[in-house]
Amino acid sequence: TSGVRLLKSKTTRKIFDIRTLSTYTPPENVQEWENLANKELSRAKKSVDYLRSERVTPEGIQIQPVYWDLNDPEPEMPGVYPFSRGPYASMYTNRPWTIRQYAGFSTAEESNAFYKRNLAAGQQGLSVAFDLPTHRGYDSDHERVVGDVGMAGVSIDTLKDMEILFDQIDLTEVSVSMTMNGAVLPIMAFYIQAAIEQNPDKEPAEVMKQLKGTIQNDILKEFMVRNTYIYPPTPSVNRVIADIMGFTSKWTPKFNSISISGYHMQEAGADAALEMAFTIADGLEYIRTAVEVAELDVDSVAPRLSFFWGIGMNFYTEIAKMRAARKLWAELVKEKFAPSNPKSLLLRTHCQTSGYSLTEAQPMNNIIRTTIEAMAAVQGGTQSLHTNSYDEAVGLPTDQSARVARTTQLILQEETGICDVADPWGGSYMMESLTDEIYDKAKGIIDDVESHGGMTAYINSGEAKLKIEESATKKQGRVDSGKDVVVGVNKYRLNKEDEKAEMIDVLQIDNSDVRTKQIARMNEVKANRDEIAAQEALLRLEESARKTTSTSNPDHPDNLMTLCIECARTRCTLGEMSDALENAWGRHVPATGMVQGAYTAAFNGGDDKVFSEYENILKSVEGFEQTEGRRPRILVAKMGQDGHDRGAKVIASGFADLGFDVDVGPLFQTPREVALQAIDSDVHVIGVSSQAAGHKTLLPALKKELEDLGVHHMVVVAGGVIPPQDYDFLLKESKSCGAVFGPGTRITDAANTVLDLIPRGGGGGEEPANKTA
Ligand code: MLC
Ligand code: 5AD
Repeated sequence: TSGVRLLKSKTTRKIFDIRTLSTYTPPENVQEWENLANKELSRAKKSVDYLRSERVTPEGIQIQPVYWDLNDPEPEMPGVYPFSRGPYASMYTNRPWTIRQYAGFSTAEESNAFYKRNLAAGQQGLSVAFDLPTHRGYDSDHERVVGDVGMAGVSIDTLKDMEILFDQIDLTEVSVSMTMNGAVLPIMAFYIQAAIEQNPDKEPAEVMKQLKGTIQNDILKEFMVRNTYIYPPTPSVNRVIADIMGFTSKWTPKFNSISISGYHMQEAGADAALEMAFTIADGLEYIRTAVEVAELDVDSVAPRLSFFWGIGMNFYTEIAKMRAARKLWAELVKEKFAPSNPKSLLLRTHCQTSGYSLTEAQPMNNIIRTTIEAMAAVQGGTQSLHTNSYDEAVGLPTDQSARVARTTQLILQEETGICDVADPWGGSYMMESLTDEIYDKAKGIIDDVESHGGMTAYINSGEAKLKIEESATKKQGRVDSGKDVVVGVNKYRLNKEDEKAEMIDVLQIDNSDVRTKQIARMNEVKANRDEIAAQEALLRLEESARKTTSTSNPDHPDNLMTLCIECARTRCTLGEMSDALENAWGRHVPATGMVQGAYTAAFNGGDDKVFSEYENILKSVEGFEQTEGRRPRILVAKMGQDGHDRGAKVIASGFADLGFDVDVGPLFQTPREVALQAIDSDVHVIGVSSQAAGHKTLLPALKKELEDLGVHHMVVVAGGVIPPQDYDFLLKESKSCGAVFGPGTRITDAANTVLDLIPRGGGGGEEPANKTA
């Protein structure tokens, strides 16, 4: 045999190292690791010795479950404080990460069928994507959600929908993650009540004890990015999150009460240090809420906080980020809250590969990008992983693209030997140094946030959102100026014909059909319920929401989670519960700000050709101003419940840097509201950003509103996640816009097209011909 062999001894186990031909007494950390690993492995009737003997390569080399520096008297080990090397001692040698694909679309029936197919094909845990009306607390019949029902996720209005979603899926067996933040109380209530009704022979308390999974419930990041909040920050944190933490700590002890998410910050443009720092700072804020507002013990809450990272294309950085984050979290929680349960210090995490890094052009290249990102996630030691589908940039996954994404993980787990070693990067000069550096950067940001009074205060100051937007605008500038390479987009581009040939099928959802079905089912549920019981439950919920004292104790009769379960039981709808809370707290209206100068900065010192294109646009804008008497003016608009505003913000900042007058509309507008604002501001162009599939309903609706208001000259352009299959519909059939900009469009190109489209001579001229970019 080769490698490290263990010799048994009574006191400490000595190790004979074949490489140095010497006997070696393992330091304490290593012994602690081995004890922990053996304990973890014992459930599977395995041991460290067994692993050492089992993993032999064809070359006859024994692969060790972990490696460390034999000359180090205190080597750091996985599963041992401060956990840079992993939260568990045995890591994937014992249990690989959970393959957990995020999915949901259309009706509960369709999503349920999709989940069952996926589980049968090797997926290990479920992860539910809800549609935007559900996120924002609206029932499917609400006037503000016409374009959104069933589009970006599954639509859930009532307990009945939740029961159908998990039909024939045993909720006491499968672990389920639910990405829900705004309407978190009704959704968690439907889930718990569905599980209880799935098990009529068991006591409710017994069923709840068995539920395992995760609710995202991370509202702080919604106020910075993602934007699916409903209520203002204070009740969202001090009432909703506090009561959920209290309730789950006692009644659903295996359920992770928050998935503290950096993913969306990275997607919105944050770099790795910013993502990690803000996320950890959010986590500290949640523990503070638990301890100070809800008066809960740190050890009843912290072990069930989990994390969620985005994993982009910077391979080494992402691994270093995950290693550094575990250490930073363990140290900060220890220092600030002095827990006694060691599990309170563990940073366990889910990861998702980056959607932003994927391209519409040559979509098969996305499989390669996703594989590399997935490798970073697992070499960084993730507990659970979603790999994106190659059609990400154009729409929701089809059965085929979902299979490729899932198979990517199965191949990593079962063909590569990647699972044989815990923290393979430990001890690498480069990786250890990078881990320290990103640790220091993030720590500096966290210290700054804490000195401002913690994350809630920092978010309220507007500073957090601006930092992320600035980072996003710089990134766009680096891509548009060619400094950051995206293969097939700003380098090695195919010609138009070849690009067309690579076009792929996308999942089409008929949202008016889904909406009709949802409304019919909801009305049926309402017609068959005990109306008095339902109204009483809603009233109690509203009364509790108006209270100024804490109801977070899990036994408090007015705990908001407890009251919502009663609402679910009496068949109240999601919209009714949300309204009851909104009556007490109101709806949050965010302020809109804009970054300046960050886009332009990226062009300085770059490629000459690119720089001169940029200068030409500045000149064209000046020329426009001279002939038209004012600068070209654009309203950047978001319609429907789609809160993904990275694209809108980056476009706004980029156009402003190029000399346009830019108005940024509020989120969540109806087509009529956008039309009125555009007329009011007398803009030349409306730029609609759409990331959530509502474009086929909302753009024609906008056109109709403009016409009804007597406006025929205004140019409308659209950008975002819009499949090329829909371009003809938007440009020709419905004539609802003059240009469509797909993902990967350079802002400079978009600006040129927009300038060409604006009719000259006072704005009242003829409609220009349609044009595709
Ligand atoms: C794990 N276990 C081990 C082990 N590894 N035991 C012994 N030895 C080992 N090596 C045990 C754990 O202790 C645990 O048991 C059990 O096995 C499961 O392991 P886990 O590590 O907890 O994995 P999992 O259940 O998958 O949980 C992972 C998680 C969780 C903690 C990160 O929060 C999670 O699943 N998150 C997913 C979040 C998600 O999917 N989000 C999607 C967002 S999409 P025990 O008994 O200790 O629990 C999104 C996009 C958008 O947000 O914007 O819409
Ligand atoms: N199904 C599958 N994946 C989804 N995503 C968002 N909604 C869904 C859905 N309904 C993924 C995409 C996106 C990220 C936020 O989550 O990858 O970029």
